[in-house]
Amino acid sequence: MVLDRKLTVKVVLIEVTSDYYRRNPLSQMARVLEPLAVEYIGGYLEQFKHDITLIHQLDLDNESLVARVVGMKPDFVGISCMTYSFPDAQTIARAIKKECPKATTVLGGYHTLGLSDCPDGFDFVVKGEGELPCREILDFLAGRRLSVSNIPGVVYYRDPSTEQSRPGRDINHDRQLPAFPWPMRLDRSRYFSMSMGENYLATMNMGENYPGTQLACVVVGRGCPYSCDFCCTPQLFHGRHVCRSIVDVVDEIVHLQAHLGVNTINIRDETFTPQTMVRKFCKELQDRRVRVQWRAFATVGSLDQETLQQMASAGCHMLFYGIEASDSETLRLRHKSFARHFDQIFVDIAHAQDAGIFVRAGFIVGHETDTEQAFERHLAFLKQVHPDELYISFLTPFPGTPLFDRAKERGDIIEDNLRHYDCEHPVLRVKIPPKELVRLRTELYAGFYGSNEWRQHLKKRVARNPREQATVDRFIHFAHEHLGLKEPFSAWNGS
Ligand code: B12
Ligand code: SF4
Repeated sequence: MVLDRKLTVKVVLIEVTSDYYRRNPLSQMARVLEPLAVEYIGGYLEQFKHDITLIHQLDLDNESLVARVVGMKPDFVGISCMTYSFPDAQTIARAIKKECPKATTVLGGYHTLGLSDCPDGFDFVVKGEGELPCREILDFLAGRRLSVSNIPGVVYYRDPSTEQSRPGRDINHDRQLPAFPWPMRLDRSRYFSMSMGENYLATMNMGENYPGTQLACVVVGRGCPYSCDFCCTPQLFHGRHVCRSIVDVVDEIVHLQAHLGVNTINIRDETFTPQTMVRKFCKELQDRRVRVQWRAFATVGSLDQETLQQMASAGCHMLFYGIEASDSETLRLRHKSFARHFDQIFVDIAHAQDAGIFVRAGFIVGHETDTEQAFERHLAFLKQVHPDELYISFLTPFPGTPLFDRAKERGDIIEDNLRHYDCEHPVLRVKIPPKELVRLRTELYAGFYGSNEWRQHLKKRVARNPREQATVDRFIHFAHEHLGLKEPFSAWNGS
């Protein structure tokens, strides 16, 4: 780190996605969402008159990305990544450092949970919310702060005099942002979703001039009150869950509608809870007559029927429920909050669908309890629940989670290549060998999306609301191409 004190610092914030979007048709085809982490940090830093540029890597390869950043001659480069994209984040940081040795490089995001020092290529590692630590690092670079050794959230830093990695300070949860700033917004045109509930407006016949789905992501709160053993959020936020002012959230939505033509909001909270806040949000939208379609993440057992109906009336078109397993024993292993109320899965999803909300369910395979026979139970269970959409991931022990610590201790981590920590590859030793697990997951997708139960469910949906036909057709086409739906699309089309 070379100090070159400046009042206005040239800041580049990058969301590294490695080649994930290019090599993963499921993600690429399903949805590309804006990188809120860097947009939020950018939005906060902008008020201090720094010169900010945001880059979402997506289809840029590492070399082109580095060339672009180097051309900007940055003073500060903040890089956000997940575990799967950390190797690329590091390659990018090293290359930027080589070309611009004076630039300060900062790493943030969920992979920082698993680090024990400042990785080569980086000067700072920030754990948790990035706004305040970034501001303080910039204050240091601008000469307004004398030391970096005491910034809460800067967990590691490179000592400017020795270039050695030094431990800093962990997050201080008493230190909160007074209000969440609104994020800087990247160009909307690259962001879209294939999901039925998210592209509902785009596929409805709204007349020739209708612009289609214009997506924007919004955060209502940060953190999560639950503590699932595979999830990074409770580790990062220590079970804390902080909500924004609902009036401010709705002000932001109105602003997005008026200035960016947004008509679809993706609420990016880890789980949209508590119910009282959700109701307040719906009421605010309704009282102000804000007509917008939105979706959110939900936890089984957290929203009752009346609330789900109110949500639907206030524009909620889709909920993502992480149902994760087909038996309560496995849910208990995962520390899921509804493990003791397994039947609630059926109840909540039926209530949401009855209210007209599309349900996308997340299911995990590769649990310690999984056997080949268990997959028959998984399929029967999923057909019975019949979510509108299903996403199946492999149980992944992310560094810094209780699942990772346990697996590491038992010697059950079978994959060192961090690029495979994308929930699309088995990386944990379980009773089923990895290749078998991949085959069984593919068969589970095909079994669900090819099932009569799913088909009948969607037919009933469309019979009840014919305006849903186009979005359902579009998704079936996608499922046929990518999710192993064997029957020809024509057999479904128009049915
Ligand atoms: C919404 C979401 C998505 C969305 C959008 C992702 C995106 N590109 O932004 C979708 C559905 C596309 C998605 C996909 C995936 N996701 Co995801 N996702 C989330 C979720 C629910 C919320 C993230 C979010 O937007 N939060 C709002 C922003 C504002 O907060 P934030 O990201 O935490 O950022 C703050 C801090 O972390 C910090 N920070 C972050 N970056 C930086 C950088 C710097 C320099 C600094 C200083 C600070 C900093 O400051 C920010 C502002 O305060 C999280 C968390 C969760 N509980 O599940 C998982 C999560 C991030 N996803 C995860 C994973 C694994 C994935 C997938 C790989 C899995 C899959 N196959 O679906 C893909 C990867 C796709 C991709 N390339 O982006 C993991 C990552 C774990 C890890 N260690 O890698 C998480 C943590 C969930 C988990 N299992 O614990 N995801
Ligand atoms: S409910 Fe979701 S966000 Fe909360 S701990 Fe569990 S998996 Fe993570």
